[in-house]
Amino acid sequence: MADDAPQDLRDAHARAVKQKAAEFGFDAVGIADARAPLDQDFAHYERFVADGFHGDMAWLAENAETRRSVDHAGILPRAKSVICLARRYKRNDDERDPEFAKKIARYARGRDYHNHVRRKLRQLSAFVRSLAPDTNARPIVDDAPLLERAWAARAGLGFVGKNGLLIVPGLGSYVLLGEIVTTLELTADSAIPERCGSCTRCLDGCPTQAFPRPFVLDARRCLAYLTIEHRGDIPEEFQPFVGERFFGCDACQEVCPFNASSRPQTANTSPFEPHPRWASTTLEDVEALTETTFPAFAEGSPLYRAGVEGLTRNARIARKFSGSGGSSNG
Ligand code: B12
Repeated sequence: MADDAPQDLRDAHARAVKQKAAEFGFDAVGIADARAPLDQDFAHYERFVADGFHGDMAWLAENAETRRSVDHAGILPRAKSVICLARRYKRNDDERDPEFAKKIARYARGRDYHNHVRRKLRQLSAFVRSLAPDTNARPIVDDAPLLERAWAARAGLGFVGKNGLLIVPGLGSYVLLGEIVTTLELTADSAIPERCGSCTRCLDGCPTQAFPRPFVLDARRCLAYLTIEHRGDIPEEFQPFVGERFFGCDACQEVCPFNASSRPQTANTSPFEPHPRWASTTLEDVEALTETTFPAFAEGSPLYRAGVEGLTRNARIARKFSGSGGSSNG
């Protein structure tokens, strides 16, 4: 497609993409101009890495430059638009979840979102390609060096809150993000102002004080990092808090007023319903997992990410400290 498509065509394509996104079950969609690189957000990212806040997630520091923009071989040459999508995962009846599931962060209680969000992104990408000849479109969900929250904020999908999470007005922060980077020119949306105001509930509510300053997370202190990404022992000072949060952590979301006031669940959130197995799973069962039994136990679940060593470590610590680390994820 030729450069600088007429405005009415860009508008029509943007409208069509948004309508299809809703039909495919996305709860929010926004469009960002892909041609301008990220400046301030990239600087925040560089500082995050320079401060060592990424801990031992070495991959987060690799190919740093790739994250500045999307119009290159690392993402998609000739990219013109980034379609940013959000999928809500908070279920209204989650207080009835089994006790074991409540020790798991909400996003991870059901099926691995990478699979079902990617499936929807692929369908939407096919639609985007069908809109104009020679259009390329690349679906992305956590599988490319892209600052997803920064692009979502530019696309006006929401704003980055003091807890670092993308907060979508009306939906809150319990949303997962996905993108389609495309060579198609689409009318871009405007960013919206940050709305946290003087509220500091997330910063104050973090059990391990993982926020050195608003908007910035020191992952090395974050229970999500320690229980999912970190390999090896969990430092003793953080272990009591793993008791009630065996995999991931929602503490900085639980206290956020934007989640308390988010609108009633309308979307089909069935992929996020707890795995039936969690109804009868205990921490003892997890501690007893072996290399042989782990794959069948964690297959298709986000829990797979922690590996058998991570899960058995978490279960051991959670059993030791259950009841002493504050409220659960539920
Ligand atoms: C690495 C990673 C983690 C790490 C590190 C988190 C972090 N804060 O960087 C760990 C394991 C700790 C983690 C935890 C969680 N994660 Co995570 N994670 C990622 C991943 C793969 C990369 C994030 C990254 O690049 N970090 C580097 C930092 C510097 O970039 P950033 O977080 O995007 O920060 C931007 C803004 O905060 C802003 N910014 C930074 N400083 C400042 C300062 C000011 C003043 C301002 C205005 C802005 C600003 O600029 C930054 C650059 O864009 C993304 C997917 C992706 N590719 O983006 C998912 C992602 C961010 N994670 C996600 C989720 C759901 C979680 C958890 C809620 C899971 C859980 N319940 O346990 C927690 C939340 C913890 C938290 N409060 O951030 C979702 C977030 C959805 C949302 N609504 O925002 C994402 C987008 C995955 C997805 N596809 O949906 N995660």
